[in-house]
Amino acid sequence: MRYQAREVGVDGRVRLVLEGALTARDRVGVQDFVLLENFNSEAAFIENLRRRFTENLIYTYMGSVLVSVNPYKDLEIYSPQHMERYRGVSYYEISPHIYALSDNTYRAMKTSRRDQCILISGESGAGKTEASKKILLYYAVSCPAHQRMASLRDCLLQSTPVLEAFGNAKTLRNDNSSRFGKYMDIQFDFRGVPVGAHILNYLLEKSRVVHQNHGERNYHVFYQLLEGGTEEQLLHLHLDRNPQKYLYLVKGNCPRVSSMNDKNGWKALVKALSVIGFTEGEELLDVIGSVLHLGNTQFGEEEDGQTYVTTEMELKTLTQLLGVDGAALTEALTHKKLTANGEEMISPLTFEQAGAARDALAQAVYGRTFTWLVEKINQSLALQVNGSSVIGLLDIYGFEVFQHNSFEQFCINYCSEKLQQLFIELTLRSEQEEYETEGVAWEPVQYFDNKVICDLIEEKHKGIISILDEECVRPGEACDLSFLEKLEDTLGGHAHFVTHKLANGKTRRVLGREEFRLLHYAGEVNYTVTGFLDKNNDTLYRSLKEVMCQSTNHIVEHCFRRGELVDQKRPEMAATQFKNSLTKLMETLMSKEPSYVRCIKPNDAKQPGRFDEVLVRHQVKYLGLMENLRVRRAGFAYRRHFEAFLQRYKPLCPETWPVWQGELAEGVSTLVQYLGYKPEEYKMGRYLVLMNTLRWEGPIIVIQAAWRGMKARRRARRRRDA
Ligand code: AD9
Ligand code: MG
Repeated sequence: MRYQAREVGVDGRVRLVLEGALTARDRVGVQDFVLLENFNSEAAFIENLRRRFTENLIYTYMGSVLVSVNPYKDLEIYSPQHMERYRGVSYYEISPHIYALSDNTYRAMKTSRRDQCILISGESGAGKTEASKKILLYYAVSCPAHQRMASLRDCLLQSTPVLEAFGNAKTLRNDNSSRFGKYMDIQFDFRGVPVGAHILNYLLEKSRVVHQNHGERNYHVFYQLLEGGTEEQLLHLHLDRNPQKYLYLVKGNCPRVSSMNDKNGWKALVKALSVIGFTEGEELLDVIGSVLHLGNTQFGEEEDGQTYVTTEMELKTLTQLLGVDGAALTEALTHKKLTANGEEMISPLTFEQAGAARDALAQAVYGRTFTWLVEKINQSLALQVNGSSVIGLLDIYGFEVFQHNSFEQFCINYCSEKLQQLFIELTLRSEQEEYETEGVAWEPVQYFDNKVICDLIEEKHKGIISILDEECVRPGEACDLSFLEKLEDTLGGHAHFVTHKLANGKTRRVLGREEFRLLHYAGEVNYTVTGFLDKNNDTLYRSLKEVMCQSTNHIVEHCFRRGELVDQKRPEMAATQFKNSLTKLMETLMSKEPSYVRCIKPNDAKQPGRFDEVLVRHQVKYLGLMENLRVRRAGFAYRRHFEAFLQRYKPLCPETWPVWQGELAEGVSTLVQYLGYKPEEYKMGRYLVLMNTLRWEGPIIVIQAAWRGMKARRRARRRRDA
């Protein structure tokens, strides 16, 4: 087959010349994996990625999927001029780019009037958040603006620094790791003008507020405030600039991160809050400060076992900042209320229980404030005129493995499984099933279906989440270890579940007695069950809630509603809530036309220029990229119903224009033959016409170019006539 290997770089220069110019192609690889001659070879695939990475060509297509490798350095390819270059240009006419994908999705939404979504996936640190920011920037800057809504654009862009300050933190995998999931719908009117947006947030990792592993940090906002806040602000909050003074900031022993400038981060946050129109700035500061003071609130134990607060000054500041009664807060931090036989009883907390209650309060205050922030941002982005279609943007935490993995990693990696499942469903399974439905001859491509792992986690009654929930409500002796035992009893022998117990009664040395291992699609992870029950229960003593409900700080008051105290029904537990929100998310995404960005992390050292082949190969494998390529290579990726296809393209052929009288399928055949399609380039199904988009100048490009040419001619004619 003859491929044209010319590639116009984002700088406008031609980088690849014609076929035969093998030296050029050898150097920078091919810009679309479907053009790889040895498309079955994983080694050729990785070599292509490596060559392009070395040349700073971080993007490569695989049909309509964009594969992106994190360069770990700033590249000069995201300027407004670059945006301009990609606007309205066909996918294959210019070097692959995140802007090309953004533009293509936008045009698909405008022409088909179908809602779109862009799914960004990849492991922690692979570049998902950076990709989502570039896409948002593209829409905010390059879409036509609504005169009445100039501020929408600014609010869209400024939502990022706010959410990152409060929802991102340094982990061992990523200095700016998203510790929450984000799905954003951008709404457009019928002309393609952005008219509103809405963000959904998913499970924030609250435990980070009170504890960080070695080498990790708490949320950025704490360090930003200490570094960038004014003297007056810090004086008012009774805070010292030194993060080492705050127990919630010292656990990871990592107050500074070389790649982060906390002072600038604070400036950006303050600016963003003012653009978005926050009027509760001072109260927000009080909440952030109160969390740090809570962390420094310590307890002592009397001889009779009574617990008391030893840090009176901290407590005084804390009550001021939270706007609550000091005596009531002290009481609620050291006692709990119990109701037995309709009577209320007060029972003292032990030293450990008081510490846990304090930490639970800090997590609740921070977590609920985060949700409140998202609500506030949503108010600033709310639809002001009628929207017509939507582009959804998903940037969620990536698969992660640490030395110690807990409930949080379990949720994050479960989410990653669900996304992979969606990708498989949409690109491998349904695409292949369609050939069967349409009666088109097809040699199926085999792939690993991770549904088995999703079921293991989420199946009713038998899945890990169900078992965890059951254990959380079991009266009596339920604890993290009894949960593990139940898992062993129910799931022992499952191909993707392992504990230290072997079937023959012996033990497996590599796993501890409080661990279980899941064989995820992306690799093995050992989870320590310690804390699973508490984190899933996610409860806060009623007496603490009562105190918070009376706060004079509007944010705190908004976050702790009185209704919560009277509601007798037990709220869903954390993992089930997460599972249900993910199920809803999957439904939302399934109802839209998807585009994909598959992000790859080139090395674990977060360094530019390093391409670790073993690491990349592992990702290529588990992301299912080779299988995806095989389906693409062999397949007919462009599909349209006869009617829609004929309706759109009939002006191109005199025999079908203006009205086609015969059968729809016959009309489509006439049209494609008139356009010079070869029989191997398209297939007629039962209801669909399927086209091969494999070749550089594939049929779809021809037809789209012809369509654009015709529209341009019509426009010129109208201008002449006028
Ligand atoms: V996590 O699942 O939230 O932990 P992400 O979101 O996949 O992860 P992120 O986008 O935060 O990773 O990228 C990690 C870091 O890589 C960034 O902070 C940048 O320093 C770097 N990066 C990623 N993509 C690019 C890029 N296109 N250009 C330059 C990049 N640097
Ligand atoms: Mg991220």
